[in-house]
Amino acid sequence: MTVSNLIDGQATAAQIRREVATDTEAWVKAGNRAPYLAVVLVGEHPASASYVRGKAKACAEAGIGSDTMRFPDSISQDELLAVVNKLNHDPDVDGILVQLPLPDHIDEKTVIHAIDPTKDVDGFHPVNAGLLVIGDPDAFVPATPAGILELIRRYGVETAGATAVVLGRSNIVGKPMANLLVQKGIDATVTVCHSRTKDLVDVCRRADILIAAIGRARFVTADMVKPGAVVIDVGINRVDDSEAPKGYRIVGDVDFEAVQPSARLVTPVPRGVGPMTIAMLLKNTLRAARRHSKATNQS
Ligand code: L34
Repeated sequence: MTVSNLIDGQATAAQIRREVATDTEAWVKAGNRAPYLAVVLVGEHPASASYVRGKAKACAEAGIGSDTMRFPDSISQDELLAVVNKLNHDPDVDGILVQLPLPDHIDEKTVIHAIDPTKDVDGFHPVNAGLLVIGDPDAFVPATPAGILELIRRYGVETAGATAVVLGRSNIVGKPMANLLVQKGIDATVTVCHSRTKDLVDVCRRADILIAAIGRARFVTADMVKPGAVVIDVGINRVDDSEAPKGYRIVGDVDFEAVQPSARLVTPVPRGVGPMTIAMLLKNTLRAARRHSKATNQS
């Protein structure tokens, strides 16, 4: 057996996807219709197209219905809002996901706010963001931070009392990650770092759990990591590589080769956090279906 300090996000995601498939099968056998996710993709962003394909395939394999609605870059904000509104009112739709980023002429905030919070399986709507902060179990938790927490748990990492440092304060990763880690029952002591943080190296070096989500290739170097720390790399950065078949390579926010030897556990990029984002989306979609069925039966 090879001993490794690698966190295998791909394998863990596959395991979760099998679990969701089993739960979905039981749900349908009990007489419910299959969960259904509507995915909205605007424009030709190559990475977005690839992530959305991954989501559709994962849904199909788990027994979750899904449809990807594709629109040209030229769609107006009002047209997109009309699409969202229609999905909000469609009783056969459990989850709605509008893949980001959107073209510049569309205000992402306006579109996210238009999604019915009970169908917001991305957890980006302010109602869900607020529920997460309060610690309400009804919150849809954004898939990337939820996936990171799942990796941390399944690899037996102690969070209670641990010093966690989150690099990056985005609404879709950094902030929800910090809010999750500080929840009762998880009980980490959390610091969020950003471009104005003083003594960044020293702050990072105190972390038992270091989560890098800043979107800068190989930003986290060996001197920023305490020996024995758990390092989670959320970054997906394209760097030019004339030897790679596509002319570029994907690297994370962590200088993996430099950090890996002294870390207790570390996620690779690719096959680390990325696949977990897709697996947790399926979990959220099944949850949305259960909630809708309950709401319908009560009314
Ligand atoms: N609305 N927009 C919305 N929801 C999301 O949850 C996302 N995100 C992020 C971008 N925009 C979004 C994703 O789906 C990032 N993201 C995502 C999903 C899947 C993967 C990466 C990011 C993934 O599967 N990554 C693989 C392959 C990486 C590659 O080769 O490009 C990995 O192994 O990391």
